[in-house]
Amino acid sequence: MNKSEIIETIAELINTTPIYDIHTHLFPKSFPGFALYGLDNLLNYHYLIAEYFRTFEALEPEVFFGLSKEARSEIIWNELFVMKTPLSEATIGVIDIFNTLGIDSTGSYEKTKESFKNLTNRDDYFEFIFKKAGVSKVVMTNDPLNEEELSSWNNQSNQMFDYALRLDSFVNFNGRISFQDRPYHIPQQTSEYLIKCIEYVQPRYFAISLSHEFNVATKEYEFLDEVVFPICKNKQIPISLMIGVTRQVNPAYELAGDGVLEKADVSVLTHLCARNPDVKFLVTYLSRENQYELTVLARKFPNLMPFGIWWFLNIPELINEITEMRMSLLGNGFIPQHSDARILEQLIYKWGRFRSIFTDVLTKRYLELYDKNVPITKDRIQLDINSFFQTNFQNFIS
Ligand code: FIX
Ligand code: ZN
Repeated sequence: MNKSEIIETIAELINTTPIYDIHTHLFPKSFPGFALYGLDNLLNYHYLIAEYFRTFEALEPEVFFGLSKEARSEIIWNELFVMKTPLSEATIGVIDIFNTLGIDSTGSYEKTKESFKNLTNRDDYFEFIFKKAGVSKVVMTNDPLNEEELSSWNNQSNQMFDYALRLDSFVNFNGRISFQDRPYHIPQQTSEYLIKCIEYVQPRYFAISLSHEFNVATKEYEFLDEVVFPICKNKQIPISLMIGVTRQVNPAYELAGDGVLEKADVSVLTHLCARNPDVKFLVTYLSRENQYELTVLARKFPNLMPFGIWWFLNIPELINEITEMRMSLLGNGFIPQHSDARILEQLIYKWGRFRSIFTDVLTKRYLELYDKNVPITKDRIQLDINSFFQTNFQNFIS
């Protein structure tokens, strides 16, 4: 292919190759109370709430959170989209959603809400949004200790949602939980309970988020080493480590109160990968500085797969920086992104914005190869994009 064919083909294939989204907080409609979509949920996204609290007229958090979801949504709309210009990643993301769905973003809250409602009423709304976002399937974040969520678990495979067992709540848990009316006292029977969960919903992986202080002396390490890694080994199930978050930096902000205070010590990950060669680690860090060390470490351990550009890092400037660095050090051997979507329609902007940056990064790289007389074919480009969007994850965990 010549240069313009290469440029066209990359853009076309990136926009048409479906994505397997390996980490989200989304749920299907069969999880009532957990499946979030529509305007009021979009505008109550904790990223927007944190930005609202920075406006000079913002209500006190306890007053704001005491309002109805609709009242909070109207305030967010007026403060961040009408009174102010939507300049941030999270506000521009909402505009992207409106434009993709053909919703007028210049109107009042009431008018906007009306046009959104007509859309969300369609029976195939979830399929419609997945298609608009170019996403084939997402992985949920399932909490095996959340009784309310458990009541929606079912072992019928859903063609759009896979399970992942999130273990954060096990670290501090020592209560009792019934699972299908079989009471298991945690922690003595944690392993047995987790194995029952695996057999019931076939999760793609275990997951846990960890602070930057995570090390071998922490209770998180003890739980992972004693309970989780043995199950990972004999059940062949990977574990996703999301490292570097400090929960509730500002508790008054609720979900918007988490932050990143400093980089983590990557040596504990080195220790984990070396000590557990049979365990597969999917890892992402929250500190920008840790990205470089994670990428270099992935060159040392085949059981370590870097993934995603997490949370506050998920802004165009850093998506570009991190993706370029990973490609230079790992070729196509990494999982470039996850959406972390909490509300269904966010799949549209989280992936839309990533796809456009990824197109630039990949095009630059292929044109460089073209100049070096490396033959570029459409099949080869498709193979590479498939690996970034689907098969690196499937092959790594299989
Ligand atoms: O730990 C996590 O899964 C984080 O992604 C969430 O806690 C966080 O609220 C989020 O959604 C960030 O994008
Ligand atoms: Zn998340």
